[in-house]
Parts: sequence; C-alpha cells; structure tokens
Amino acid sequence: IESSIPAPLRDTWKKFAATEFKEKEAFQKEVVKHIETTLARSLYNCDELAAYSGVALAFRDRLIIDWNKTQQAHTLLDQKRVYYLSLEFLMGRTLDNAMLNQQMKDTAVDGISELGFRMEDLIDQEHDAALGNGGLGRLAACFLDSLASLNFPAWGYGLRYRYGIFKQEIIDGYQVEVPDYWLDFNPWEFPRHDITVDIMFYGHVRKYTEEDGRTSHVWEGGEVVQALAYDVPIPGYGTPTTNNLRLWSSKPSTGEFDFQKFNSGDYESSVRDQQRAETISAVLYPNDNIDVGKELRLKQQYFWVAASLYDIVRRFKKSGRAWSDFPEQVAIQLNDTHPTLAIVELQRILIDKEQLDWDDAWNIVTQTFGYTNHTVLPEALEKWSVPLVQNLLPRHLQIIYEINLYFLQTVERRFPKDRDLLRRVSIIEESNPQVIRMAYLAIIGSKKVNGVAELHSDLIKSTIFKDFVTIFGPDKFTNVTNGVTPRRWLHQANPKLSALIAEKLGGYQFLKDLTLLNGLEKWADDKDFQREWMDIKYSNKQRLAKYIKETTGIAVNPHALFDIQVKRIHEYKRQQMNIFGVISRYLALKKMTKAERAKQVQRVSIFGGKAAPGYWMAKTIIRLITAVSEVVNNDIDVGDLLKVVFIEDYNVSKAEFLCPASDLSEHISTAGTEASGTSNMKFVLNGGLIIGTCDGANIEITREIGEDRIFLFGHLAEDVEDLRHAHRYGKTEMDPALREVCDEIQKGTFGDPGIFGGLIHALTDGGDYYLVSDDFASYLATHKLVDEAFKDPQSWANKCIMSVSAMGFFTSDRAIQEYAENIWNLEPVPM
Ligand code: OX2
Repeated sequence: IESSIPAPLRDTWKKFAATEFKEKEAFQKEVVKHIETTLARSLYNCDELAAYSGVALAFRDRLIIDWNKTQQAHTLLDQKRVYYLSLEFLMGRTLDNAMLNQQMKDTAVDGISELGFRMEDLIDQEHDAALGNGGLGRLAACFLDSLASLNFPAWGYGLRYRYGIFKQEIIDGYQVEVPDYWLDFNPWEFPRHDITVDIMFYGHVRKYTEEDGRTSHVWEGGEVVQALAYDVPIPGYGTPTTNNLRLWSSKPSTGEFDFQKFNSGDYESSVRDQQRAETISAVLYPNDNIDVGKELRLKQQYFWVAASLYDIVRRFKKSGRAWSDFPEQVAIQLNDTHPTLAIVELQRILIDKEQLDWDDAWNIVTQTFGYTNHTVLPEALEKWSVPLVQNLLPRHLQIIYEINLYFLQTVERRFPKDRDLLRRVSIIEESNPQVIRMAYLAIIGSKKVNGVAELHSDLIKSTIFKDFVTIFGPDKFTNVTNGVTPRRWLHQANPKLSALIAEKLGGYQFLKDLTLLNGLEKWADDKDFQREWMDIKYSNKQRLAKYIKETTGIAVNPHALFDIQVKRIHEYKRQQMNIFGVISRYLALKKMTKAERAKQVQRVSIFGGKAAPGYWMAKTIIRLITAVSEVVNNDIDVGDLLKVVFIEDYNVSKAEFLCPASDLSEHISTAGTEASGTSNMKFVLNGGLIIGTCDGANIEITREIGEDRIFLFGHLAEDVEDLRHAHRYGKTEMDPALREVCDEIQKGTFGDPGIFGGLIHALTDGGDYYLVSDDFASYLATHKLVDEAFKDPQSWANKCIMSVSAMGFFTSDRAIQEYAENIWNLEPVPM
C-alpha cells in the first residue's frame, strides 16, 4: 500500500498503461521493437534464435499485463487461495502454449511469416524447462494450466534449479548424463529482487521463560541463506486469468559476508562460503520414485518450504484477519511428502513467532494442509535420519517429537492395550539411527490425504496407511484420479486431430469441457471420417519416422505398427519385459519361412526414457534395448518386419510428437505398482490404443472406453503377494518363452552376456520381484491379439475414435475441480 502512487497522479499512469497487442501489425511492432532494442539485433542480424526471442518477449509482455490484472483482482477480492507446493514442475516449452492459451497463434504465425520466419522453426528454438523427473512433475504442470483455465486463485511454489533434469546421451549403447544448463536465456521468468527471505540452518535452540511464565524457544546462531523469488506467469486457456508460479533461488545472505576471514587475507575461502549458498538451488535430484536421503536434498526442502510459508503468511497478515481465519483463506497442497516440513514450519511460526497456544496453532495447521501420495513403492517413501534433522533443523526436530507425542497419546487413549499399534504409527521409526517417516507426519498434519487413481487410493488405505484409517476414520482418505491438460496434450501436440474434432463438434469448446468429445461417437463408423482420422495418424507417424531417421539413422516404415513405451526407466514399469518380448518376436520371425513372414504385421518398437544416474539395473535395461536394436535392425531376414529404436533424451517436447504417433503404447507395470500413470491418458487422447496391466489409471481408462478397446493382460494386484511368496519359497521354473529369450542373451547374440547378467539374475535367483515370468505368456498372447486387430484397419479406426470420444474424464480440469470441491473448498474468480 505504501508504495502505491497517490490518487491524483494516477490518471497520468492510466493514460500510458501497457496494453495488449490484438492484431497482426501490433504484434509485429512488438517483435521488431524487442529484437532491435531488448536484444540489440537488427534486420541484418536476425537468426531464428533472435526471432524466437523477439516473439517470446512480445508474448511475455502480454502475459504480464494479464498477470498484473489477475493478481490485483485476487488481492482486492481477498478470498481463499490455494498454494501448490511441488519440488518439481516439468513445464516443457512455453511459447506455443502461451500463444494457444491466449488464442493468438494464428495472428502470430501470420505476422512472423511476413517478417521472414516459420513459426515451427522458432518454437523449436526454445529450451524445455525441465524442472522435474517424470509423472509427478508433469502433473504439477498440468494442474497449473487447469487452475488458471478454470479461474482459480492459485499459486505454485517450487525451486528455481539452475540445472534441470540431465540431458541423456547414448554413447556406445550406454546412457551418459550431461548437465542441463537451461537459464542462458529465459524470457518467461521475472526476478523479484525486492522479494527475499532469509532462511536459517543449523544453530541451536535457546529456551527461556517469558514474563507471564510461559516457556518460549528461540532458534539462533545458525547459517543464513537468502531466498530470492522468480515469478513465472501461468496463462489460462481462453481466459485472462494468469496465475503465478513462484520459484526460489538461493544466494548468499547480504549480511553474512565473513569479514574476519576477509581481513585475515583468506579471501578465497570467504568467497567459497558464499558460493555454498548458491548450491542449494543448483540442481534437481534426478531420481524418480527413489528416496536417497542426502543432506543437500533436505536443505532444498526446508529452504523452499520456509521461503514459501514466509510469503504465504506475510500475504495473509496483510489482510489484517484473525489467525483463526487462516484455513478459510489458505489451502496448501503437498505434492508428495517432499514439502512435509511445511507442516512443522507453520506450527513453528504460529507458536514461536506469533505466540499462539500449541493447540490453537495445531488446529490451524491441520485444517490447512492436504497431502497427495503418489506411490506405494517402499524405496520411494521418504525417511529422514533423526541426527541429520537434529543438526540441520534443531527446533523442527523438537516440534516433530511433540507432534508425535500428542498424537501417540490420543492413539493410546483410544486403543489402550495396543502397544504394537503405537510402534507401527509412530512418526519416529526405532531403527539405528532413528528415522522420521515423512508420510506419517504428512497424514497426521493434514486435513485430507489422497491417492492419484482409484486402485492406488484403495491400496494406500489397505496397506501402507491402514492403521491411519483405523485411527482417523475413512473420510480423511480420498481419491482424485489424475488428468492431463487437453490444451497441451491434444490441441498443441496434435493440431490436425484437434482441428478435425473441432470441425465435427462445431468448435473448440471441447478443450474447456472434454466430455464434449462424446459427440464423436456418431462418426466412429463413418468411412470418410475414419479415413481422415487415420490420415492424420499416418502423417504424425511420418513426422516421427523422419525424426528417427535424422537422429538415429534407422529407416522405419510409417505403415508399420508403431509400438511405443516412453517413461522413466524403472524395473516396476517393466521395460525389460517389453524388450524380452521384442527378442521373443525376433526369434519367432527367424524361425519362420518366407511365406509365413509375409503374413506378419510389421512392427516398430520404440523406447525412450531416462534412468536415474545411480540406478544400475535401469541402465542395464537401456543397454539391452540398444544392443537388441543393433542386432535386429541389421538382420536382413527380418527387414521391415521388426525395427527397434531407442529415442535419446526423452522429455516433454519429445512426448508432444511421440504421443500423436503411436498405434499402440505400453503401460505394463506390475499390478499395484504404478500409482496412476498419465502418459496412458495422453496416448489414448491422441487416438492410439494401449496394451497394459490392470494397474493405476489403466483400470479407469478401461471402464470409460470399454474392455474391447484396450489390450489388458497379466495378473491382478490382489495376486501379487502370493506370487512373490511362491517365488521365494519353491517356484523356480521360468516361463518357457522367457527361458528361450534368456538363453539367447546368454549365448551372446546381443553381445557380451556378462553385461546383462543382472537382468537375468533378477528373474531367477533374484526372485522375480516384478513378476515378469508370471505375466510373460499373457503378454505375448495379447501382443498376438494386437497384430490380429491391426490387420483390420476399419475396426481399428473405430476403436480409436470410440476411445477418444470417451476420454472426457481424464482432463486435469476434472481433477482440479475435484480438489477444489472436496479438499480445498475453493471458489473460482471469474475475470
Ligand atoms: C509418479 C507415479 O509413479 C505415477 O504413477 C503418477 O502418475 C505420477 O506420480 C503422478 O501422480 N514420483 N513420481 C511419481 O510418484 C513419485 C513418488
């Protein structure tokens, strides 16, 4: 308020207020101005990168005008906001999305061609913002798009990593990681040099008695690092609402320069201390679904959470309301357990800084937070060692102990004789050293806990969080099935299909209400429509074939069945089963006569995905895929009947051209292990069929599109425990087709078998934890059904169209509406 311009002078401001360009000339003027002034280039010196930059800056300005209006409106209205805390936001590129959401793409394409450039080329200049590992981070990005598109007052909070997920290079068949320095030029962010927060680590807690006799705690004497805010505008589709994503960057605290060292001539070491501060936000940890427990990661978590809460609390305090209003004004969603310290930090702020009673404070805290769980995999559940937390965050550890104490006391009162229950639900696990179970802390400190697909939400209630259902009752636990934004994953990724759909449905309203897709049903049998539909699929496959040829040298036939599995490489996702299946197909082809071969469906098996740098088995799977592709692609007996391709450096912008180019995609995790999956939704939405297990969102996709339009196989989640038990105690024989595959690998057909020993061992002495052998026969049999189905193009086209028509449920708009109603109690603000 103090920094606003006095009322009498505002007319002058308003006269010159920035305005948005609306037609072509105004757009061109902005572009040329930015190229000539912001970038200091000219028409004699303008390459594609400069042209991209000019266009991006023109749109950036446009977004900021809407962003300002939105933030002013939300502040004025002062109603409840949601804050989405996520350590990962896998945004991908922004320009195309900004043009489409602002419904200015046609104007811009036209305008830029008159300036001598093709928009596709400019879009290709942009570096992906890859601040995430996989599904969890991409979900956060889809949710931001939906929150803005539905006019919800919402902010995302994350870290501004200098290095996003590494770039993957394949060298001699092996993954090599290259750092992703993405911030050379990023027109989409605004540094807020005026918004900084000092964050403390280490130090000690001093206890003292206040005049009124109460005990208070001060945490002092620690190391201080500064958090600097960077804001990224998030435009909604077809609405002026433009929300904010605030990313924190770490830097040395201004007051902290060590003059002692400086004066004693130890300048270098004093600079080193300063640089240490910057390492906090330097790199994204490259692990998907694996918890590693490094101190720097804990520092990242606290740094980000503390800065975000300081910001949220400051904004709330400006409203002048009573603390008891806090949960009516603020909802905070925890994207997995990574931000769980926010629960402890808010309690600390309320009791240590704002002097609230413990109980009043705890009531506020537990009405404010919601926790989303994304996995049941034990290796992914976060646990922090107590000594580590004691050292880094001594006051927080005290508060965690106290939360645990009060919690266990209430449990004991309700279940008086059950000592084992107390041990099981304690936030502290009595291991050596003791560890803090972050998921338990998140449950205890939240109002609602949700899983991300129906099966997954049921599983967390019956397995890992069972005791908490007994204690808190079932209503605390709920489901919100994931979704994806149709703006990026249909309209932007597959503009031709989007246009064809719009033509039949009479406009693009389906992008805001995806259930309208059901209007396609009546065209599913129309021969002309089927042909147009499949022509678009073909041209998307041609584009991919061209990319494969250019990047790998492998020639693939776009008429072949394109079978794609792209996602992080993980044993539970079973890329190994896919490549074993490919080997089995290869061996079968080799045994066939020429005449038999002539009857086979041509296949291109396409893989892509990154392995965590320390995940040796995942890297071995990549090595096997590249080894098989070497052999198969060069076998003249096989020719075009089978090609195997590994796409290097799978990321969001590659997903955008892979999803529209699949005939079949693979979602084949061991039942009960993939919480939801979201690429399954993207592939079906783009008119591809899927082969998959009864896992995650595959089950709900089946329910929506119908069983005869999906290729399901394999054991059910309920059988998994017994099967694993059988492997551990006795059952040793392997599926015969899988045995043959293993023998072939061990014979050296794909190079030194020593390399692949680990993969074979996992199936045999390793106990086949992911049940590859158990599911293999049904996997191969189902692939045969796929081949048969593909031979009937009309029925195939019908299946694809009918599937797309039934995908309305899987928009992230629906997911966000469910969060708003059932978890956040949040109302939209129409602009
Ligand atoms: C992923 C899950 O593995 C995936 O199934 C889900 O679709 C996605 O989150 C979004 O909910 N890290 N990544 C995930 O879980 C964790 C932990």
